[in-house]
Amino acid sequence: MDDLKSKYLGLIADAGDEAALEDLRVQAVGKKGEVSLKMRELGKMSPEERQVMGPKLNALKDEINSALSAKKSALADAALDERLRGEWLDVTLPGRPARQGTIHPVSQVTEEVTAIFADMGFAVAEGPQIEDDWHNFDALNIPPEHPARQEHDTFFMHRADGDNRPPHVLRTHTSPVQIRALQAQGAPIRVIAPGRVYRCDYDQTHTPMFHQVEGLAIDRDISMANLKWVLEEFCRAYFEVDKVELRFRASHFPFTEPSAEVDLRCSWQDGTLKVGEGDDWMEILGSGMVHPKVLAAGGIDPDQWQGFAFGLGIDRIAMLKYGIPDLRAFFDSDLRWLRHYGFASLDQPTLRGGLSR
Ligand code: 2NM
Repeated sequence: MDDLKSKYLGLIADAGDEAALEDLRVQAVGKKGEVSLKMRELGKMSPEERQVMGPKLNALKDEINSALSAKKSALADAALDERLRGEWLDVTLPGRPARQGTIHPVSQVTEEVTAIFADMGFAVAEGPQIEDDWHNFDALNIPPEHPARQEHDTFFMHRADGDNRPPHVLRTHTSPVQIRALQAQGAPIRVIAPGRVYRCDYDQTHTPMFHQVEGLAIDRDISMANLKWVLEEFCRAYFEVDKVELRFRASHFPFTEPSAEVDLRCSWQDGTLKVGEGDDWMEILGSGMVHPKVLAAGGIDPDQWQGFAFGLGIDRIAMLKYGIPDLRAFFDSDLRWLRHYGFASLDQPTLRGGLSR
């Protein structure tokens, strides 16, 4: 019995891996193992002998089993240590430049537009992307029967069953942000509202989510002349040219009166855009004098205050300036596209340092 004990405890201590350990278990205490065979011999012994040998064999079996399981967990610990050594990672190493992200053209252009309008005294206003129908429509003089309110353009949120209040909507423009800014701040005011807007429309030139920036300037004596200067100044700075020419075409929006669509003189040569010269006109924004009803909805007395507002599509002016052909690629998250059209993350656009080096 002592020989068996020292033999197996020695072999277990020297076992190199779990498979060797399992072989030893079978050899010693498996069904036909050495210790088990000895236990079978108990049947042939006299009761006196059995009384001595039985407990000793059981103790031997227990001892071998616990040596096996102690060795097993020691081997598992060693294997884990070995693996951790192999997978060791120095988290203090610098990042790899090739993997660095880029600034999306939409973010870049939003920053450029913000820098230009900030220089003219406009603050940035933000608001919720899920709006109530009052802020998105009523306050902007868009009555319930207006086509822009029908199902085909607007994404409606669900109300709980039995709740008959009008549903919230995904904002279809950033104008509700201007209403909120008017309510919160009153007049005079100069703000721009850049951000995501949503319309149920998807084709070559429309995505269901796109980006707008709208501007609002209210004071006692603001006129269309101020609007024209601000927009010219904006186009000069944004397209980085000395001379721009704008054309105002009479139009109609519910929230402005009068309203004008604004075209920019340009030329297209070999697929590249030149701003400020040539015989083409390109529509780039909508604008007008804020409707008295909209001022009143914002809590402003229309007999005391007046001003202009405008709206333009960020995605579209990004495509124009940076020669991006396909709108839908903006929202594909294609890393090759992002590396090609993206901007260096540490180059902040400023008017002094250059908008778009
Ligand atoms: C446009 C065109 C014309 C506009 C109006 C307002 C508000 F809220 F002040 F009334 N914000 N933006 C506006 C006016 C937007 O987008 C084509």
